[in-house]
Formats: sequence, C-alpha cells, structure tokens
Amino acid sequence: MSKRLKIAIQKSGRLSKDSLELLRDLGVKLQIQEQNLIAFASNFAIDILRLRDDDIPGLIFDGLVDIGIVGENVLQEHALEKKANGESAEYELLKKLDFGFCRLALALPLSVKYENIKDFENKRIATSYPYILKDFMQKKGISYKTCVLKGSVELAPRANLADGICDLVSSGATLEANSLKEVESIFSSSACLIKKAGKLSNENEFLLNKFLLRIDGIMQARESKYIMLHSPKNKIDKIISLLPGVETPTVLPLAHNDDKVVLHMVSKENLFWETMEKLKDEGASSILVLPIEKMLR
Ligand code: PRT
Ligand code: ZN
Repeated sequence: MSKRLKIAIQKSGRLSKDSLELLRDLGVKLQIQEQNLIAFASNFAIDILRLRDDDIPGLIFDGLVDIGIVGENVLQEHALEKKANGESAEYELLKKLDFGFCRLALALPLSVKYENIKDFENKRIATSYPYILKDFMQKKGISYKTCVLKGSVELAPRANLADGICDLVSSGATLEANSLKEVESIFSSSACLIKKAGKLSNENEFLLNKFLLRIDGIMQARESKYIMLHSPKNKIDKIISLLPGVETPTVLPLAHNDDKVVLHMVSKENLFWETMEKLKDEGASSILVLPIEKMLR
C-alpha cells in the first residue's frame, strides 16, 4: 500500500480551476508546473495527478489512484461501459461537490414538433455518452440509432448525421446558437469526489477523513452568510423569523441607543434583496451580509 495519497484531478478543462481551488481551501500547498502530470504537496503526503477527465474513472476502478474528482456524467458513462463489457466498476462516491453542474439532455431542431419520448422511436441520436443514453432509452423501452461523436455533437442535425442529439447542457446557449431545443433531461451531474474500492492505508484513511470534514466545513461556509443588523428591541423575534436558516443570534447592546440592539447571526442560506427589504420594513437598519470562508462546528 502506498504511503502517499494519490489524488487525480482534471488537468485542463471546466473542472480544473475549481478542483485546484478545493485542494487549496483544504489547506494543501501545491506547486503546479503546467507541463507536469504530477504535483507534490509540500505539507501533506499527497501526490496530485493531473489528467484528462476521461482517464480518471478507469484509474479509480482499477485501484491505481486513491481519490478522484470527476463529473458524475463521465463517471457514470465509464461505469456503464465497463459493466456492458462484463467487467466490474467498483468505487465509492464520497461526496457530490458544488461545482461542474450540468445535465445530459436530449435535444431536437426547433422546427421538429415534440410530444413525448416515443417521438425518438427509430430516430438517430448523436452523442458522446452512448452508454448513459442506452441505459435511459432501455428503461423507457425506446429503440433508436446512435451516431457517436467525441465533439461538436450539436452540429450533427444540421450536418444530416442525426435527427437529434444527447449532450451536456448548462446554460442552454449552445443549443440555442444551433437552433436546437432541449426536450428531455436524462441525467443531472456535478463534480464528485470518488474513492477506489477497499481500504486505504491507515495514514491515508486518516488524511482522507480529515479532508472530508474540512470539505463539509467549506461547503457549509459557501452556502452560509454572516448577517449583522440593528433591530428595534421589540421586533427581535419578528426579524429573526424573516431570516432563513438562522441559528440563535448573538444580541449586543448598541452604544447610545436604548431602543435598538445589534444582532449577529449565521444564516444557512443566501439572503435575497426581497428579504432585506422586508427586514427594513420591520425597522431593521445597517444590514450587512458577509461571506464566510471556513466553518468548524
Ligand atoms: O480534456 P478533458 O478530456 O479533460 O476535458 P473535456 O473537454 O472532456 O471536458 P470539459 O473540460 O469540457 O468538461 C469537464 C466536465 O465539466 C464535464 O464532464 C461535465 O461534468 C462538466 N460540465 C459542466 C460541462 C459543462 N458544464 C458544459 N456546459 N461539460 C461540458 N459542457 C459543454 C457541453 O458539452 C456543450 O458543448 O458546454 C456546452 C454547453 O454549454 P451551455 O452553457 O452552452 O449549455
Ligand atoms: Zn474529457
């Protein structure tokens, strides 16, 4: 068993920046050399492998790296492919992360009328995700044909290669730019943290548990806000009731003002302008909403 924890992340692409940022937020100090596949942490026994995202699930299934950060779409596609080939694809999903959000969706040209999934019967669908598509269509009992493309899937209908597509969508701008409309979302995805099956060495298990606790703290902090405001003394309960997910606030006196107090509290949700306006209507003033960097309960 390796003494150093091997973590695989995407080298360059949509998940790279957030993956590196997560490692840095965890306190891992890294010197990245752009051309190097591997980076060593200076303050933990960790090696970071920087790879194509498509290579990460296989390395986890084969137990060659301990931990990986990859999109659930890529993970699921590779797991289904392995299973279709009669091989096992074992891993442990440790955590869904709060970046890389997208969905795999079926889309058709704007000019094509769509009622329900049966409209795809015997149609040809272009995709880079043939196994997730097959799994979905089998469950729906639809026969269809595929056109497997690694890129530029959205161009397939116009090039007469396919009737529709099954591709990743986040804002929908790419579909719109290609005169396509989303008609079914078949798989929701975000980046996730996965581990190879089986036990790690004691040292690595210890390090991983430490990181998992820290990730909880980071994710909770990202969702939470620190709120400070001045409240009329007789409106404290009303004001707290307007705030989402607030725990017991700290109440402090306000210098030279006996009618108002200062409230400090952590809200588990973001605070929208509408709520701030309601707080003001109830007499609150000097409302400050601050981001929280870390949280340990
Ligand atoms: O080089 P490597 O193989 O590592 O990277 P890659 O080119 O295969 O993947 P990359 O970096 O494009 O995406 C990595 C992961 O990011 C994906 O596997 C998803 O988990 C996630 N992700 C999140 C997305 C998107 N959002 C996304 N919008 N991946 C791709 N897209 C593409 C989509 O394919 C389409 O072309 O963006 C276009 C649609 O975006 P919208 O905003 O126009 O809808
Ligand atoms: Zn890829």
